[in-house]
Amino acid sequence: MTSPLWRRESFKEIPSTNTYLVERARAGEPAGLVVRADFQSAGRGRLDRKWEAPPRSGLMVSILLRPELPESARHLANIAVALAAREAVLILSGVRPDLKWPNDLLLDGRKVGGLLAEFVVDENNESAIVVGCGINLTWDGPPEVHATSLRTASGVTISVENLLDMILRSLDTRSHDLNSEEGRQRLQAEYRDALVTLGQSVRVQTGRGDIFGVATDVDSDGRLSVLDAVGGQHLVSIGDVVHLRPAEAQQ
Ligand code: BT5
Repeated sequence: MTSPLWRRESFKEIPSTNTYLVERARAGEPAGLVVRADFQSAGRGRLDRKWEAPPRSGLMVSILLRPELPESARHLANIAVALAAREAVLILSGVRPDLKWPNDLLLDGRKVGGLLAEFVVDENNESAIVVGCGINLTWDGPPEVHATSLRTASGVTISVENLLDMILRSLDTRSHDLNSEEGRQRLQAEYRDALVTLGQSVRVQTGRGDIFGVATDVDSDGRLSVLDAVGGQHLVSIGDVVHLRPAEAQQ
């Protein structure tokens, strides 16, 4: 049984569960509302990109959180949901997704899911975070993307409902952890462990050009440290990471 922390709404079709829940959050909706849709006609990724998925081919859900945490730790709301999704997938399918900085779930190096967190200040001047999560269950993603589905990667077909139940169960303690320094350190440690980006040769695409180097750490503000070939240290807050194969890294 799912804990009473969560209240659910479900749509057959909606433009975007995140857009809808951001509106509800602005109007003062309390924490714990979970909105799922079979199909999104305008599903969103970060930086105005799209999240695409045929009807019921995957989980598309948004979760409203109102954690009490410092501004610099806000990214942990996204991470709490990513870690809950990772654990839920492992329990239900036997395969464990890696996390890729900043917000992807990978199986076999391919994108199986993504997260989109949006910060909201509501009409009572209280803050909220809407975390959206898309996970491919039976569709392997847009053909031009290096993506996969849970069915392809694990051979197991999971229902949308079972996956959401398990994610919310896994999120019970993690959402609580957001509210204390000790809990946040636990999340950070679990995040580091799950983050396959660390130790890899990467190309980081930022608004100010590409950085090539080795990803060495992620700090408590969620910034990725990248050490370049001439020993320069870069701290990246916003960007996209490409994991490079060894031959590409030497170029
Ligand atoms: C993300 O953005 O990965 C965040 C995705 C969040 C989707 C959820 S679904 C429920 C909630 N409501 C919403 O409207 N959104 C959230 P980003 O890192 O920017 O990645 C977007 C890119 O992933 C696109 O530009 C495509 O290249 C790729 N992509 C799109 N659909 C995909 C899919 N089904 N599987 C794998 N990759 C996909």
